[in-house]
Amino acid sequence: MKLQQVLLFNPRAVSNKNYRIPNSILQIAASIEGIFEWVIVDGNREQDPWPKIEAYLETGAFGYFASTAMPGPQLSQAIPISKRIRQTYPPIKIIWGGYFASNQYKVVIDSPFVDFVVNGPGDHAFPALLVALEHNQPYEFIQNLIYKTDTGEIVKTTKQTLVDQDSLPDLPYAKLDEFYSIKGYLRPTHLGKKTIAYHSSLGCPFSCSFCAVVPIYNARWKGKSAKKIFQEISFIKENYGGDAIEFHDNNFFVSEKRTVEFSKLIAPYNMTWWGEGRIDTIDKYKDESLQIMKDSGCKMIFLGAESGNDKILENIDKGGKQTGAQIKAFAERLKNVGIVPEYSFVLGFPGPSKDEVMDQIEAEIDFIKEVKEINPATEIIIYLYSPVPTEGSELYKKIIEAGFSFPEKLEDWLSPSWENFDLRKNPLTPWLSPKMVDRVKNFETVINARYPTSTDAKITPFQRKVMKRIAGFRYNSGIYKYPYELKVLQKFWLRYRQPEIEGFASE
Ligand code: B12
Ligand code: SF4
Repeated sequence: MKLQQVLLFNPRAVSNKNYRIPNSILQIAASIEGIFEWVIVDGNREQDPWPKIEAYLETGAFGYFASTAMPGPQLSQAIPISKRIRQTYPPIKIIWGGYFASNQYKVVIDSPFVDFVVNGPGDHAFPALLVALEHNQPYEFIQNLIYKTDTGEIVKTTKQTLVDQDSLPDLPYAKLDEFYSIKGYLRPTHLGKKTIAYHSSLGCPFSCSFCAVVPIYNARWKGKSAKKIFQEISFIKENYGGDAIEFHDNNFFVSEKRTVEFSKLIAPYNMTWWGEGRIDTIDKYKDESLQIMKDSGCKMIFLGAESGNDKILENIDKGGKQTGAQIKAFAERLKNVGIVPEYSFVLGFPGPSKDEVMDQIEAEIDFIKEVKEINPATEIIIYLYSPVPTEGSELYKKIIEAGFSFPEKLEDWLSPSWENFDLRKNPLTPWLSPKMVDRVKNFETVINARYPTSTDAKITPFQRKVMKRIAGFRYNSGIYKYPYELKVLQKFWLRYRQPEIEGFASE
């Protein structure tokens, strides 16, 4: 009997050409390679993906539509397209996976157009589910699944322990290249002309209470070996090109040994690289290791500084080890090695009173200025705190008590206000007043002009000078209100990194 085919969908995530190799859906493709025939439709590479999807489904050969879903703009394709498939091709089974599907599973599985959610890693769950459905066998014992019973009960099966990442099948780059050229995915960024997006580990060993990784991985992490990472990157480089690497891991730097081994392997390749890590973890690295990383091409590290306040760091379960003093000292340490720290701060956590929330915002602004003083090259990324459903955590209890709630219907996530929530532009949190949001946004405008980013090679020295001078007065005096003159200059001159909109390392 010929098995039904699988249509894998990566909904559009970027509005420009800053798309990356769609690693989520590619890893899922690898899990069924050689068992099921599959095709891939990448919303980032299509004006409108529907005609292509329709053409595939019209053949009658497909039994499954599988979409990945992050919060935010991906939903604006994932939701209407899944709905349209249900209406036009009712027998097709619709399966969602990825961070949004796993974290917001109730609203997803309650919708009439998603049949299964793969909860966390799909490397085993996805092929096992398809095989069960094809052969009309029970799927109730497959781990990492969420589904609804005939009586409407939502069932979450047990979680599988993370598998050895080196044992996973290689990603099917050559086959992806038949659908969309891999060279087209290697984008110019501040790291290089052709940046490879690579994901080398799943999960994270920590459990920060504001983080969306925690409900899925429960403080578990498994990484590929340095050798395996090097092999796969060399394969891409040799076959499709590439002079820089963007590591998409939640926490690339968990193992000092792995990082150093990889750095030594990649050093002769003259590639620039970037990854995300934790200050307290990397601060334990030896000076020698930091130097090896730097010499191998590590240009910048994205680090969740989150807050300068030790009490807040403790409250958000930032491992209990990171402190304000350490954040500052580490900025200095990286300055001495020559690696740029990219610090992200989360402002606007709930507090006992409006005044205290505002005072804390002011304290964070002062702290950020101190960090800039210590290491002016530090890139600062400011987020407004957006709740994630880490049920059971103290922080989650606090936000629910403070009157916050998530949408009850999947399509409600398509409203502009929830899209802005996803993009962390407007957190919709009742404890933040418009005045507080303005204060944060205006400070962001001023600091971005006072310290024009080093990641935008297109700003001329003259433009930098003008912006710095105009912003200098506001920065020093703390008068950030109505920074219209800076907004105008930034509109024309500055392409500040906005990971919340466009990704990590923009052109
Ligand atoms: C690359 C990436 C992007 C790219 C998207 C590129 C693209 N697809 O074209 C860009 C930069 C655009 C992006 C943007 C955003 N992102 Co993003 N992104 C990532 C990142 C770093 C890697 C994703 C990836 O490729 N993973 C590799 C694969 C192998 O892992 P995986 O996705 O977990 O896949 C496994 C399982 O989840 C599952 N699975 C996944 N999909 C599917 C689908 C099916 C059908 C099945 C069965 C299983 C399955 O199986 C896979 C293999 O085991 C993740 C963090 C991370 N490390 O995963 C954040 C992440 C997903 N992003 C996140 C967010 C919030 C965003 C933004 C909404 C906001 C922001 N500030 O970053 C924006 C949205 C902006 C926009 N315009 O859409 C959050 C989601 C958090 C949450 N609340 O759920 C994450 C987790 C980062 C974080 N730690 O906060 N992002
Ligand atoms: S260290 Fe980073 S990825 Fe890990 S739980 Fe904390 S915020 Fe999330």
